[in-house]
Amino acid sequence: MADNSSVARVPGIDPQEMQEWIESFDAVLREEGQEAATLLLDRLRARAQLLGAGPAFTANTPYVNTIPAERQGVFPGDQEIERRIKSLIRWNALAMVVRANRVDHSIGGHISTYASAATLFEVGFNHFFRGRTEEFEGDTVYLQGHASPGVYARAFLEGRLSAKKLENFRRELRPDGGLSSYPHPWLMPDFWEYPTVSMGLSPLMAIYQARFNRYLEDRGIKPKTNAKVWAFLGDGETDEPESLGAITLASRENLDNLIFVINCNLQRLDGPVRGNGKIVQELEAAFRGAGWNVIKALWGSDWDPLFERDVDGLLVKRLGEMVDGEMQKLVVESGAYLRQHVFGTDPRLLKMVKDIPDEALRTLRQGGHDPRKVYAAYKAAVEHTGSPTVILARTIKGYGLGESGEGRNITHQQKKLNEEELREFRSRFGIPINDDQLADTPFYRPPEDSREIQYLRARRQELGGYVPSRKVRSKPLVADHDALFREFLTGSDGREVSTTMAFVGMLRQMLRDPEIGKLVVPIVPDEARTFGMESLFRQVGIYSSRGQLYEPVDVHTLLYYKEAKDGQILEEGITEAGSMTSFIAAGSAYATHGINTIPFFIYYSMFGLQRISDFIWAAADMRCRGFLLGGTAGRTTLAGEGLQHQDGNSHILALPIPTLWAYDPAFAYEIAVIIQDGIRRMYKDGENIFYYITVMNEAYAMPPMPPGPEIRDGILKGMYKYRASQNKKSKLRAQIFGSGAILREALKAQEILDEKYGVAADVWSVTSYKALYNDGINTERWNLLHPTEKPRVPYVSQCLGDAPGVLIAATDYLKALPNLVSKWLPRRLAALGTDGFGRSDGREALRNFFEVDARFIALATLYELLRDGKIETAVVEKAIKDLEIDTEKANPLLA
Ligand SMILES: Cc1ncc(C[n+]2csc(CCOP(=O)(O)OP(=O)(O)O)c2C)c(N)n1
Ligand SMILES: [Mg+2]
Repeated sequence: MADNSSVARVPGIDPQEMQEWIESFDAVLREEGQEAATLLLDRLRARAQLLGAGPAFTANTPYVNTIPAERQGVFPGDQEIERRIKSLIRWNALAMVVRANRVDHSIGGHISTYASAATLFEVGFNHFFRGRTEEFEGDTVYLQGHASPGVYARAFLEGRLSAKKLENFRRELRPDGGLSSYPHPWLMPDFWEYPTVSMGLSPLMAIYQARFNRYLEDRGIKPKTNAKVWAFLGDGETDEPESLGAITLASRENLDNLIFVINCNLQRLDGPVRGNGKIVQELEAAFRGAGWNVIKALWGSDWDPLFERDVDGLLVKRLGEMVDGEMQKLVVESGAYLRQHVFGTDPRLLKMVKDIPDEALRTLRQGGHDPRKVYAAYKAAVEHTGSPTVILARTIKGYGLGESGEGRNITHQQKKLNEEELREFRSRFGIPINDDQLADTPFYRPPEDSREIQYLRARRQELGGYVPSRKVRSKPLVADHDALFREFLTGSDGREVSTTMAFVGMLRQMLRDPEIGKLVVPIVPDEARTFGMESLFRQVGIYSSRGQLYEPVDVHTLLYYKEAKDGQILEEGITEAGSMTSFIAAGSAYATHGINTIPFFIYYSMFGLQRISDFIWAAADMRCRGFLLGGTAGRTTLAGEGLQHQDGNSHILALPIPTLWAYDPAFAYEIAVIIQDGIRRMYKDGENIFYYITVMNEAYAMPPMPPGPEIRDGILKGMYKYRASQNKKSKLRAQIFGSGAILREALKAQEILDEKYGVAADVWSVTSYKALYNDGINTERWNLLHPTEKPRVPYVSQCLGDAPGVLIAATDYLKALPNLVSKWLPRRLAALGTDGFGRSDGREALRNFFEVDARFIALATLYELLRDGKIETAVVEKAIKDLEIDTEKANPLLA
């Protein structure tokens, strides 16, 4: 029963009356239950609204735990033994970083993040995260990347990682191997599944992963399960726009298989996340507004009696008004300071804590460090239905580091502890290590038959095995798919089509195939019509978890906008980042789900590698497979769109991603060869590669594939001679390299050169400078390391061999692209390309502006012949006139 004297005065309301209201409400709650109490409040709110006294909008709840003590249920674990295990992990995680740093000061590592996240992780590992078994697909867990020392330390106790490995944390190049700094499936393919350390990637990946799991279920590709996707994020990490960028998708799609846990230690790297505000409240409002189930776990069990005494909400109010900067200060200050600053603002608050000694006040725990509060939050999250859940857990950065880092602004980068500090940490967590051993900071693993190890193993066994662990479970495809692609090898019979249309034709065929049809996942960010893919809407439908609740406006047309629960297309709306994370989910399903889904993500090429390259990098790290299609590609081939849209960059941007094969094909048969071979390499042979193929919207007749086995091989390796000169007599010779749509300019130049200048030029289709370049550097490297053996010859050099004449390359991308291979050519190369900002105009004008059309290719050829002394200056001078080249035109690089 409330103590009347302590009821806060609300101006204009008689305290007696206030008390009666509170007592009435308490009675309803007590006697009718929580649901009734909530309904009552709803009714009152509606009534107030009707009478014009609607409550002020707030998306926030008070600064207290969402789950009150009396509803938190029992903690099913052995709290004492779990605390012991957690302490050992804390120690080993710290020792790993301290030791790595001792060997080499430049090595680094993070202690304080795991120190704050330990309870959040451990409750998950002991009670929630389910491993992948034959019977159950398992949960998907994205762990805060720079908390990896804690994950390794646990795996050490589990017996999965040796002490030697721990010793080599961040020293992967040791002879006996090491541990990667952060979660990298590329580097530890049996262990890590999801790269999370580039802040903001994992929340977006997690959302789309959860959605992709539903997609596979709705399409009947995998059984429905209650598997969860967990994502552990930092509070600072939520500043990345990607972190919150798709949270409405998660609620719109009712992704109750998704749980975010945000480790709210109130700090980021440099200092407080919101010194002058409250990050928990800010996030609560954002997530609630987006329709998520928000669970705040802010205060530990020791606070429960205080809140019980806080009938009139004075303490709740006080905690709600302190900004995070003040909250952080409380962590580093004494109990007396806390008494004065938190409770000293009101005598009634002081009275509440008068029996609590300073030291006990100082060590009052945060919710995120109390396993009971964390367990209750997780349990509520996994049981919640209808929407995703976010848990906002208050923790302390550097928890347990005491003076050497707890709550300090420097804590993020704290990696050295002196003996005294180690001793304190050791004692605080009860680690059985003697003082004289501290200087060595040894790892500690209790004996196999100890209660700790037995308990930890039993828990993981119960939950289906170790997490994280990565296993490729898919079976290779068997068919060769020749028939699927055959029709594209014979040309278009004079019909003008673009490479985009050709690709869409192939996609349509693949979707009909008995083996791969179901596995193909077309992904578009609101650009299907741009690419002429609308026929697929009807053929396979657009995925919608709700089916189609309305009659589409175009229902009477053949190609209407068909949404369906088993729709196959992922129409993502205008989000290349979101689409890319769908690609990642589909491209890694061979490991996550044991299903060979084959994503084809087609987008405006300028908004791919340029905009979302970090996700593409992460896809490579994750060993993703699939196809990225850069549509409307080519700086001068995409007419009309101008500077922001015209892509002359992406093939350069594709260079750094090691497992990405990048192609700039000109003809339908080239694409057919590349895709068919890609499916073989990735899904039959199991190579961990993926593809980037640019496709254009310029329509022209597609020629048949020239005969000869070397053509297919050349397309895949990066170049082949497409059309040799018919002029066998001329002494003036040239080799011209064209790619993509610019190949046709090279062919036109071939004719001009032959007819007007008597130059015999051979034209090559260069499908991939990246492939040529990689082959070149690999060959060079081999030669360097094997000087006594017969040197190998790069493929591009083999192609050119003794091909006569000057060398000219023309591309719709930067000149740097052809220049990549110039050193392996027999003579110097003249490169034409599209460096500079695009313009909105037609193709002809653009190719003149960027100096990559047939005229400029002809001019460059003649000029090179002049340099070689094969023709006179006058010929070039005349050519400039005949070809109508403005020598004083603007320089496209800077214009
Ligand atoms: C995209 C990106 N930018 C910067 C960093 C460097 N970085 C690593 S951890 C960190 C601070 C993280 O703070 P928070 O998310 O609050 O996590 P905490 O360590 O506090 O749990 C920063 C800036 C990064 N990893 N990724
Ligand atoms: Mg933080």
